[in-house]
Amino acid sequence: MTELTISPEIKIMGVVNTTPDSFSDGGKFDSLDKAFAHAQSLIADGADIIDIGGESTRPGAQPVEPEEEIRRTVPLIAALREVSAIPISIDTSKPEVMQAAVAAGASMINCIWALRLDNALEVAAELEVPVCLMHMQGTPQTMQQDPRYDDVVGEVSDFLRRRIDAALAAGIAEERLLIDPGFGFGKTIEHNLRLLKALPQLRRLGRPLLVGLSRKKMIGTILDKPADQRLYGSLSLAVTAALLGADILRVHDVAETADAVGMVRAFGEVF
Ligand code: 7PJ
Repeated sequence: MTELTISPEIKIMGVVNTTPDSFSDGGKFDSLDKAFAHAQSLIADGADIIDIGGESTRPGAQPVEPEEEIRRTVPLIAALREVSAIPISIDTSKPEVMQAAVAAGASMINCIWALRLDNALEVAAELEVPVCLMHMQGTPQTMQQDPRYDDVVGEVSDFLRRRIDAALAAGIAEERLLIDPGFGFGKTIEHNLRLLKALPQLRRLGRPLLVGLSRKKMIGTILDKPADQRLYGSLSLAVTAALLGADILRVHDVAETADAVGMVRAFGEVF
């Protein structure tokens, strides 16, 4: 049996997509007013962090220009900053967007490219905010075509180790780094499940683990459910990740996840 390693400080990150074609919200929140209201409801539901993204990374999605990403995200960050002190994370890989988002009040960078785009390491170092480094095999356009690994856990772990080293070499303080195995980003169901089971091992890299499983296709495939019927599957994976040492759960359904994780937290406290 895999060891239980419940993080005493497990946090919930609520997802706000501002993209017209986003993965599971289907473009519901593509106007500023709607996105703002949605973010406020996630805060009321108990989110500890709000993650704002302006570029869809669903398999096959087309890239957007930095100006467009800034147009979608910065007004929302600024508006939220006016009404709440909640930490805001910007889900982007582009250095221009990182700069604009942090200037508007974002206090964390969530980078699915693990700062591999030109100039991203340097800009993230200058901004002096926490950064989540995520593993992805391939690119969002092609990653789900034929993902392959000889040893998925070893390869993802080595990648994250190398990206931590690159971030440190660029002058990013170790305390600011988080890591994420990148569920669904160039992975089959088996790869995802192996990585989930290996969270205690990934934790040994010494940095907090961010985990995004909410409403992902794996749940749809295993349970045969469309994106709007993946709540119970998502909660089951959130609880599993919490039991295995996840520090931040990136989710769409904050109120429900807060209850599920609240029970795990109580369980963690009796060890
Ligand atoms: C993730 C993410 C994830 C991190 C997305 C979706 C696709 N960032 N951005 N980890 N997923 N760090 O929400 O289904 O798993 S977008």
